[in-house]
Amino acid sequence: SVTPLVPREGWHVMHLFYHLDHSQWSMLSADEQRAAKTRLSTLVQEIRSQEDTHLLTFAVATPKADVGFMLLTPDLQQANAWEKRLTLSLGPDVLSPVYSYLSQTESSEYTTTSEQYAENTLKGEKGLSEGTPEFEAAMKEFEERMKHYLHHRLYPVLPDWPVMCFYPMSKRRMGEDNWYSLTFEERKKLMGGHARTGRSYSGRILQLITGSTGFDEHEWGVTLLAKDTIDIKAIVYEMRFDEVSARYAEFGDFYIGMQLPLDQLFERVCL
Ligand code: 76R
Repeated sequence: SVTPLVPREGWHVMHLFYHLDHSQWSMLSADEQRAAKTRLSTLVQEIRSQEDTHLLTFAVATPKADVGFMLLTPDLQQANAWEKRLTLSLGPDVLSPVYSYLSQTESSEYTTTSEQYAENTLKGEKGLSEGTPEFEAAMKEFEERMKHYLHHRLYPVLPDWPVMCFYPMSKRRMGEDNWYSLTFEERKKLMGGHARTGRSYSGRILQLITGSTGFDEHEWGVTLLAKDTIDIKAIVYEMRFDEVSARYAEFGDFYIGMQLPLDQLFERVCL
């Protein structure tokens, strides 16, 4: 068997979008169609039963695509094998790939550190002194929250919220607006404004930023889950005003999917 390709930390992530060819599908007999749907359902179950592996299934809102999958798993060899089988599962040429994106979960270099939180928020904003019970309790709470957050970024478990928005993005490298020639302090300060906007959507938007430098056309994949489509529109709009996005962000195509269980997904795409 093949040696697994597992990163030192984090998981591989594939976003896969397909068109469904109804003329190919209609060439299958009723028995073949039933067998094809069973093949895909069994494969989805097999993938979901693996440790540290998640597979989300979507109906895509417009003819940009018909169905979408988001696969999160450590081993790229395994992810690649599953991707090929997913593509073929309904029969040759029934699903044709229209867009895909490869990335990895990652922690961010701009994450708020305990020292920053202690200095800026607790001593600065809240006026607490080090060593007092309030200060120690607030630090403990911060460290718990961050441990959870950092773990989530590398090893996410995504909720079954109905709306999924995916788009790739990069930071601009053009003339005066070159993100990569800013100092770390400048970038960190700009990212601080971004995080404040982001945190105001807590409970309404679940965001997963996955890195794709060297893997795909852009530098990150942005996956947003929501319960209400208006929150997707609102956060993406509001972030356009943050300097990091206003000045430095470049975006690829946007996909809106609806998370559906497989039987409802079959019905949705008229299989
Ligand atoms: O608090 C912290 O320390 C983490 C804060 C944080 C980081 C480091 C954060 C918070 N993000 C970070 C990194 Mn984000 N994010 C996006 C987009 O459309 C656009 O304009 C941008 C697309 C959205 C919608 C979003 C949402 N973020 C990043 C990075 C990596 C930068 C790098 O490493 O160089 C990108 C590309 C990016 C883009 N961000 C949040 C959100 C939300 C909702 C949050 C709050 C999360 C929470 O606290 O629950």
